[in-house]
Amino acid sequence: MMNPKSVSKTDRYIHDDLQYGAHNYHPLPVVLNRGEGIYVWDVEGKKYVDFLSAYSAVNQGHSNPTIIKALTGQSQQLSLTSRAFHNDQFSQFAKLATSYFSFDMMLPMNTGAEAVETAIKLARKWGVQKKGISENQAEIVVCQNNFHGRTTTIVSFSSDPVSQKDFGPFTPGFITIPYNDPVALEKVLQERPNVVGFLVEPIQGEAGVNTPSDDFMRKSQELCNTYNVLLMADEIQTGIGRTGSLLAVCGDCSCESSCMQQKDTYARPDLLILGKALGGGVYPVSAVLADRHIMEVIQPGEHGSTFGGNPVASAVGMASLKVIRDEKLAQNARYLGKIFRKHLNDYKSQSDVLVGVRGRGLLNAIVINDSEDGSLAWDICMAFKKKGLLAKPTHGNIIRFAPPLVIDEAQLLSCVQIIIDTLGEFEPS
Ligand code: IF1
Repeated sequence: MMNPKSVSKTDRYIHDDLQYGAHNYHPLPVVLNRGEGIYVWDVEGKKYVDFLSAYSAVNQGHSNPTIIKALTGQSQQLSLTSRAFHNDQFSQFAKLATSYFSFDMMLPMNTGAEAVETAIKLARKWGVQKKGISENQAEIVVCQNNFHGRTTTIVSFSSDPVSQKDFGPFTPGFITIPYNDPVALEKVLQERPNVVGFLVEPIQGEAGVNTPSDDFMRKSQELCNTYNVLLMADEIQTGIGRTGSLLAVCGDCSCESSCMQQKDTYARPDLLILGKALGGGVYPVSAVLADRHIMEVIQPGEHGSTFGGNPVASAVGMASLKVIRDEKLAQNARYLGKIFRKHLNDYKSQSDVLVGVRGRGLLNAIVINDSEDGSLAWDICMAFKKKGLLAKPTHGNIIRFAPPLVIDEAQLLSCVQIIIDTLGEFEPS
């Protein structure tokens, strides 16, 4: 038993979390109870800059006023109808999102994993109905070190043993190739006529912000076109401004409208999978976007969700997209990302601890000079926390940096200073 007088509030909350909550995460020992913009506060009143943004779900900043207004306003008006009836918000959300991303139609869900599942079902049905393959024969190509969610089908094609172990039996029909390898993609498409889709992250988040060659997505699109296979882009983490353009598949194109200009680094997926920041960090909102000739393969009764496209989700989704455009957050991410990586690369050239800097826009990671099962990155994150910056290691020696996109240049530079000062404390003397 803990003596309630001798322990901090933080310790008591963590004690109850460990006692009553399932242990499916290993959080940093901080208990938060308030957020605003780029900042969060813990229960002791200490203020931090949030350099994780709930894994890129809080691109628009904590409690963004425009998004909160949509959330509270709509929840007082009408919160849930199911799709058994029309509501006046979903239609407007679908209209806005399809013009925003230049697709014909949108299918709404709630979580990222559900949107990925939706894309898988769409691709399989499209394969049977439009490509003419036999039932139960559809194959989907995926990449090594992918992360697409936690459902049983999605973990079936994970290459991370921790995500997969003991959760079988697994769903068949997935073929794994190396990431960033168009030659391997072409080979598998040549050899396997039952492939219906290529499911890919334009930058692999969980794999440690693994950024491919600039033309990888474009080449993937060309191969998918050649072999009549759907390019399925999982932009759940990379999309909606995070990587310095509206979508990571927009590549070098910095306009705010998914403009479809065919620049060298641009690709247009057949299925665009969105989540996280589509809900502005306040509500689970996910979706798959596609053109009519693909989306029409799913007919009434064949797929759905009680909460997908509900009025609150739709109002929040519209506000979340408007904020990205009105506050020019993709441009901000592009501009500040370059400054961030430049400062860290300068530091790296004289550091023994920092051995890698990578990323695009404000989705970045640093590699710490330690083994994957080492504890140095964890200790560094604990030191960041002491100095008022929250970040979390991934894969042992990689630290991900993804602040809310509302961060300004002065704030970013002061965070760079915290990061460099902290790393300095870990340099061998
Ligand atoms: C966890 C990572 C981030 C995603 C991509 C689908 C989903 C995710 C590209 C599923 C989710 C999350 C989930 C969270 C940790 C996190 C994560 F480290 F695992 F990879 F962001 F970097 N596609 N990513 O990144 O979306 O169903 O969760 O809404 O599971 O621990 P979801």
